[in-house]
Amino acid sequence: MKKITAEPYRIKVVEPIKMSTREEREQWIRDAGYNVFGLKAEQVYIDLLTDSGTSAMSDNQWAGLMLGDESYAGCRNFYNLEATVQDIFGFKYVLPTHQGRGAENIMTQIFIKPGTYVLGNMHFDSTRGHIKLKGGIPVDLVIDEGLDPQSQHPFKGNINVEKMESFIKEHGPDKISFVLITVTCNNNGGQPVSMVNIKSTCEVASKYNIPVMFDAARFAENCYFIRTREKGYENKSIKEIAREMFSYGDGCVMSSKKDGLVNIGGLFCTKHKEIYEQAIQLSIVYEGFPTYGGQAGRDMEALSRGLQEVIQEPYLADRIGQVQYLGQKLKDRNVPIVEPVGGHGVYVDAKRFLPNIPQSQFPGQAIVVALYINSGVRCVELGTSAFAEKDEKTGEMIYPDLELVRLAIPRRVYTNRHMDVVAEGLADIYDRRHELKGFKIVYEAPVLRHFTARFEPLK
Ligand code: P71
Repeated sequence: MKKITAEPYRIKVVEPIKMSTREEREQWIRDAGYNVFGLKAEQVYIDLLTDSGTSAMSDNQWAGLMLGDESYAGCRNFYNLEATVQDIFGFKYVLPTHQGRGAENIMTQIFIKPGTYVLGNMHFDSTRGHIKLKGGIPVDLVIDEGLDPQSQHPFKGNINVEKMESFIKEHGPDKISFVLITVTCNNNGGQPVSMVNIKSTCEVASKYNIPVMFDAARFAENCYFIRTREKGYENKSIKEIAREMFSYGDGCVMSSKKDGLVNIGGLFCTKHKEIYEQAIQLSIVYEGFPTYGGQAGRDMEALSRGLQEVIQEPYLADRIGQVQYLGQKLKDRNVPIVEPVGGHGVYVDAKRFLPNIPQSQFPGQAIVVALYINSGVRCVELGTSAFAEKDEKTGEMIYPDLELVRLAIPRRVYTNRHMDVVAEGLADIYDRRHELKGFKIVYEAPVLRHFTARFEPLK
C-alpha cells in the first residue's frame, strides 16, 4: 500500500483571503462585463487564473531578499544566479530579463528573418506575438494526440517530428529560423515532452543546421514527468534529467514566474558566445545592464534559490500530486477534463461539458462565470474568447480545436481543502449544466481580446 504523505513544508506566514456572498459575486461579475480579468483580486476567494508569478516563496528565498546587492554592475546575486543556472541547465551564458517575454523579444530578434517560419510544439501567446512582430510565422506541430482531450498519451506535448521534417523539406531549411520546444506545453494542458522526442527533434533540426531553443517556463515539471513516465529515467535526479534535456538544444528562454518559484523575472540562456554577444546588445537596450536585466539584486537571489528548490523531488511530487488530486476529484464526479492531467493545472473540456452551447456562444466563458458566481473561484477560458480568429480573406470566424477552461494551480499556495472547494463547486455546476446559458461579446479589442472583452449573457 502507498504510504500517505503530506506537504513537504509547514506554514509560517498566512495571508487572509476574503469570502463573499453569491449576491455580491453576481454584482461584481456583472460590473466586470462577465470577464474575470476585470475583477479585483480581493473579490476572489480561490484564484486559479494563473500559476504565473503567483508562487509562495520559501523562508530561504525571503532570507535571500535581505542579501540583495543593489549595485548597478556586477552584483553578487547575479553571480549566484549564473552559477545556479549553469549548474542546473548547463548553459554557459546567462542573462536575466524582466520576465519571460523580455527573453522572447531578445530570442526572436536574434533568430528571425522576416518571412521565415518558427516551428514548435505549440507556441505560447506572448511568443506567437513576438514571432509575428518580427515578421516570422509561428507553426504548431504538436502530435495529433495532443489535440485530443481524451487521448491517454503520456507525452502530449511532443512534436510530430516527421511532420516537422517534411515541413523543412517542403519550405527549405533557409526558411526556418529556429525550432522552439515549450516544456511543458501550456496551450494543451501543461502536457510534457519526452526526452526521446526532444532528442529526435534536435537531431532533425541539426541535420538542417536549424537552431533549437527551449521555452523552459515549466522545465522542472517536465523533467518530473520524464522521471515518472519515461523508461530509463526512474533513477535519475531531476537535475540530471534537466541537464540532459537542455544539452540537446542551443539555449532557452524562461519566464521564471513559473518554475523559478518567484513572482517576477525571466532568463535568456545559450551555449554559444556569438549568440550571447548579440543578446547582450539587445539586453542593454530593452532589459538593462547584463548583470541585472530588469531585476533587482534581491530578485535574482530569490530566483537562484527558487531554482534550487524547484528541482527537489519531494517538492515536485507534492506539486504534481496536488494537480492530480484536483483532477481525480473532478473525474470522480464525471466532470470532463483533459487527460492525463498536466503539470500546472487541470483543464476542463468545455465542448464535452456543454455540448449544447456552440463555440460561437462561448461555452468556456459560461463555465468560468458560473464557477465564479457559485464558489468565488477564478479560472480562465482558453477557447473561443482567447483564440478564435477572423479569416483575413473570408471574414469568417475560425474556432480553435480545443475549447478549454484552465484551473491553474499556484505553487505552494493552496491546500487540498481549497482543491476540495474547487472540485465541489465545479461538480455542482456540471450536475446543473442544463441551466447554463451562452454569452455574446459586446466589446472587444483588435488584439488579445480576452483580457478586456465585455460579455452579456444570452437569454
Ligand atoms: C500563463 C502565463 C501568463 C500569461 C501571459 C500572457 C497572457 C496570458 C497569460 C506565460 C508564459 C508561458 C510560456 C509557456 C512564456 C510565457 C510568458 N504564461 N511561455 O500561463 O506560459 O511569460 O508572463 O513571464 O512574460 O498564465 P511572462
